[in-house]
Formats: sequence, C-alpha cells, structure tokens
Amino acid sequence: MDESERLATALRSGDRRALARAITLAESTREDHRRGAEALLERLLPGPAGTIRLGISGVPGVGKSTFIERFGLHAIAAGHRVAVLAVDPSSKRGGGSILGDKTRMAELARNGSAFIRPSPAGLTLGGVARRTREAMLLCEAAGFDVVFIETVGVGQSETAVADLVDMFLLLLMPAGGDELQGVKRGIVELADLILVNKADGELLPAATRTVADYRSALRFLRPASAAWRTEVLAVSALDGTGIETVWETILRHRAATEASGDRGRRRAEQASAALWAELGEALIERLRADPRVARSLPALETRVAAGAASPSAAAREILARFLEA
Ligand SMILES: Nc1nc2c(ncn2[C@@H]2O[C@H](COP(=O)(O)OP(=O)(O)OP(=O)(O)O)[C@@H](O)[C@H]2O)c(=O)[nH]1
Ligand SMILES: [Mg+2]
Repeated sequence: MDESERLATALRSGDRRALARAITLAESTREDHRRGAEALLERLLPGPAGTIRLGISGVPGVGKSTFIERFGLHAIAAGHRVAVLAVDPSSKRGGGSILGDKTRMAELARNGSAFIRPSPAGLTLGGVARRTREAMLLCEAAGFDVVFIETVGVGQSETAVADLVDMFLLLLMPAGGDELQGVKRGIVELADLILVNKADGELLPAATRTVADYRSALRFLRPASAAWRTEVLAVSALDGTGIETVWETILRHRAATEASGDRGRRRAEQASAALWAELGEALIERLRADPRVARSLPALETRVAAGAASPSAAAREILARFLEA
C-alpha cells in the first residue's frame, strides 16, 4: 500500500488526523506534496453524494463564529458531521485565527463530529480558494456532509466563497434605520439566505425592522435562479432563536435546487471553473520558468510600463517566444 492509498483509507474511515494531514498536503507549495495531494484526491473521486456546502460571510463581530457553533451543534444533533473551513487572505488573521476561532467555537471544536480548520496563511485569494476547494472535497470524503466555508466581509473573498458552495449565507447586524450597513449591494446579491443576527434582548425590534427592510429591498432584485428566491430571517446565534428555521430553509433550498437541476449545474460549473483556474495558473508558471521568455520578458515589461509597447502586442511576442519549437 503506498502513502496516498494509506491516507485515503484512513480518511475514508473518518479519521480526523488523517484529514488534517491531507489538507496540509494540499495546502503545501512543495511540488512532491502537491503531487501527493493530487494522487489522494484522484483516489477519493467521485465524492459522496448529498453533501451540503455552505458559505457564510459577515462583517467582524456580526456573530459568524457564534452562529456556526450554534448551527453546527444543531446539525450534529440531527445526525450530521460538520466541517468548518475559513477563507481569509488577509494577514491580520492568517494561521493565528484558529486559536481565536477554536476558543470562540469551543463546544463545536471539542465535538467528535466536527472538524475546524483555519485559512491557509500566506496565499493570495486565488490560492486560498483553490486550496479551500480541495480541503472541502477532502472533508466530504472523510464523511463531513455539511461543510461551512467562512469568510470575513472584506470584499472579493465573498465572491470566491460563493463560487465554492451550494448556498451562500450573509449574516447582518440589526440596524437602526434602513441603511445597508456598509454591505455592498453585490454581496447582498450573492446571498441565497440573509440572516439578521442578534435578534434578542433590546436589539430584537431593530432586527425585526431590518428583516422587513431587506425583504422589501429584495423584491426589486431579480432572483438569480427560478428555483430560489433569497429569503431573510431573524436569528439569535446567542440564544438559538431561528436556528431550526435556518436548517429547514437550507433543506428546502437543497430540495428546490435539486429538483430544478440548478444544484448539479452550479457544481459542474464550479468544477470546470476550477479546472480553468488550475490551467491558467500552471501555464503562467511554465511560461515564467521558460528561459526564452525570461530573456525577453523584463525588457518588454519595461516598454509596456513606459507606454512604448502595447500590452497585447507584447503578450503576443512573449507567447510566440514561448511556443517556439
Ligand atoms: N446579543 C447577541 N450577541 C451575539 C450574538 N451572536 C454573537 N454575539 C456576540 O457578538 C460578538 C461577536 O461574535 P463572534 O461570533 O465572535 O463574531 P464573528 O463574526 O465571528 O467575528 P470575527 O471572527 O471577528 O469576524 C460576541 O461578543 C458574541 O457573543 C447574538 O445572536 N446575540
Ligand atoms: Mg469569528
């Protein structure tokens, strides 16, 4: 039995240490590690059917960790196994965030049916998204049938996460008026489910108002698919209000998008997008490593920067060098 076969067997049995090791392999930039991760992923395909991939985003402090812990424990009680991955390309959290999140999600972290993994540090957003996709597939192969991908609301990372999952959840704060609280319209448009958190205590009236505001604002948005219209719910991650309704809504979304074929199509599109991203990355790497390109590239880049050559002509010339037999 070779290494990837051994790892695949341990992983399929649900061994969390094997899963952690496999993800480390996938995140590594070392060529032999990458090859090992590839061999492993090949072995594990096709993954189990019926998994639920959820993205979640929201500004710092909105209650993502509290929500994931509460919701995760609920899903586990319903017989599921829950993995939590983070996409966070900003250096301010990076590898250190796991400590914070594991203490914030202490009960979930201790649960044998949960697996929590921080964002790989030191990668670009594109790199993080690629490796997170692989980590997600590894989690599913290890029997984690509900996978959460969390990102802090910093802009582009939401799109990257929405492109990895079946359903994108946006967590909002209860707001005083009808202001859109710094959440970009484009991000609201990505959401399949909007949750106004902290609907408890003295924030309850504001939360109820915010739900109504978003419900009416969404009436003017064209739904992204005929099978599903974005819904808005009030929840309290702290006291558990609405958590059961969130779970039911997720199952309803799954049923609707499965029946319409949207779910399969979305996953197929995501897989081919991942193929093209890998291809693009691999080609650029090869191109940069090519000695003929290396000789001509700096001078051409300088001329483009100085406005003396057009990017398209320069690109054509570089490609011609690269493709020279
Ligand atoms: N009242 C109330 N407070 C909440 C609720 N959910 C979270 N909080 C509080 O809000 C604060 C932030 O919660 P977190 O879960 O750490 O928020 P987060 O979105 O994960 O924050 P970052 O990890 O910094 O991005 C904590 O003090 C929580 O106790 C809720 O439903 N109601
Ligand atoms: Mg958090």
